[in-house]
Amino acid sequence: MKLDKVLIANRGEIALRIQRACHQLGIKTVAIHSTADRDLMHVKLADETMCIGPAAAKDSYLNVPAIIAAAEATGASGIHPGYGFLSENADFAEMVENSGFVFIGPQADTIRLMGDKVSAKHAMERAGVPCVPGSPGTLGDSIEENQALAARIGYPIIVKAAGGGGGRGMRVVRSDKELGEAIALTKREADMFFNNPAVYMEKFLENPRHIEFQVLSDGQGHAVYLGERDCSMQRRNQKVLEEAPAPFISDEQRKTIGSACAKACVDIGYRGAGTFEFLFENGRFYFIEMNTRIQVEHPVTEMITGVDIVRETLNVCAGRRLSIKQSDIKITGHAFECRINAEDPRTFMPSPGTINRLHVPGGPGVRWDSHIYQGYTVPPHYDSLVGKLLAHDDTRELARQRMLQALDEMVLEGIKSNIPLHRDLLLDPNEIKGGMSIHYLERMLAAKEAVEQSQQAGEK
Ligand code: MV4
Repeated sequence: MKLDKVLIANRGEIALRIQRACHQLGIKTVAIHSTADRDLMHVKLADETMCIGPAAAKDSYLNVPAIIAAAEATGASGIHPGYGFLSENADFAEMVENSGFVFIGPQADTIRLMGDKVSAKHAMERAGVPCVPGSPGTLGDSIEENQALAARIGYPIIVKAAGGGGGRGMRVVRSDKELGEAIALTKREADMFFNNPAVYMEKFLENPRHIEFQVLSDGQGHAVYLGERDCSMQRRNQKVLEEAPAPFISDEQRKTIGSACAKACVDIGYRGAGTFEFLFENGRFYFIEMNTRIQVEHPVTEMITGVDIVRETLNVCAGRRLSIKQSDIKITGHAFECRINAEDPRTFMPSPGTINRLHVPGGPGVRWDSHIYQGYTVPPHYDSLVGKLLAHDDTRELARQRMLQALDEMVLEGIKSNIPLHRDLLLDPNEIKGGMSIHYLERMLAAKEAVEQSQQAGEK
């Protein structure tokens, strides 16, 4: 079908990223926005714009009838959901397609299959993707049966909501005597948060890394993997610094896991860009979840592969075959991404406000994906990401040094930002080595806090 006008159902840097890809393909864009977002960069540059509601996301970027009405009124042929908001909402994808528009992403049934973490794991097991050992399905009410399951898996175990993901609705259990209560509590939370009380059980991995594989698939029997990213540097389930490739992963492991992910995409008829999330511990990969959307950190993969993931996604969702084969994909060098947030670098409190001075770094191997400009006011209603700074070079060490230089060149005034945190992190001896676990950053911050506390005590 002809994709000649795309409505971008998102805001901020990703809306601008999607718009750039559309314009490069000769696709017209419709920027929908809230009343708080009239001054967004992509709104200024869009072919058409429409205000669809007040600042609160539930009344604008999550307002399904308003978005469908805007697509109808502007004659859009497709809707791109970006990340967050409605991007992994199967009912929205279904409504979009039933209204005659192309959903730039997988079919609603695929989103539903992957949105249920138990059915997602089943699909991956069938395709030969290695998974975390766990219960064969959702948990019943029999304490004896659940204890028998836990005994088979071996403590510690983690109870997770089948409808969850991204960190909410999970509970670690270390002995039989806590198990019944933990399952009951997690079920109640799962029902509240996700409208689905189903929970399942997995072996709890104490110190894993978070490594994810990027795939592209056309839903017509062709899929490729674009290598992996290490996203272990996180705080409270918010990624802070990402890199590709993941340190200390062999070419052979990359090929084994990547091929299994690409095969899984073919098996389920996956369409668009997707990410397979793994925990990596003691040299082994364990699948936990699949994300059925474009991700914030996709540019580190673009930098090491040269593939424009957003453009390829638009092409396959317009019904074209994937333009690249696995043998076309070569990984070159190393890339880091710093998520630049409008927040206090110590307390992590959001810091919205007007940017009164801005200078962005440049030079070879430096990329800045952002919607902000001098004079722009960061609104308080949405997440605090104001830009993504990327550095690419031949080796990890050169890329790290290039990133430090870029952070030094950056001038961002009027709001607080986490640039000082990135500088500290990239100078940390363990980060320099690479390959730290998902708990490292939180432990590093706690240790820094403790030093500052004791210094303050000494001064008194
Ligand atoms: C786990 C785990 C350890 N063992 N599953 C948290 C977010 C959700 N996507 C999955 N999560 C985890 N699942 C097992 N079997 C540890 C986490 C986890 C985590 C995972 C990835 C990135 C950051 C994390 C922070 C805390 C816990």
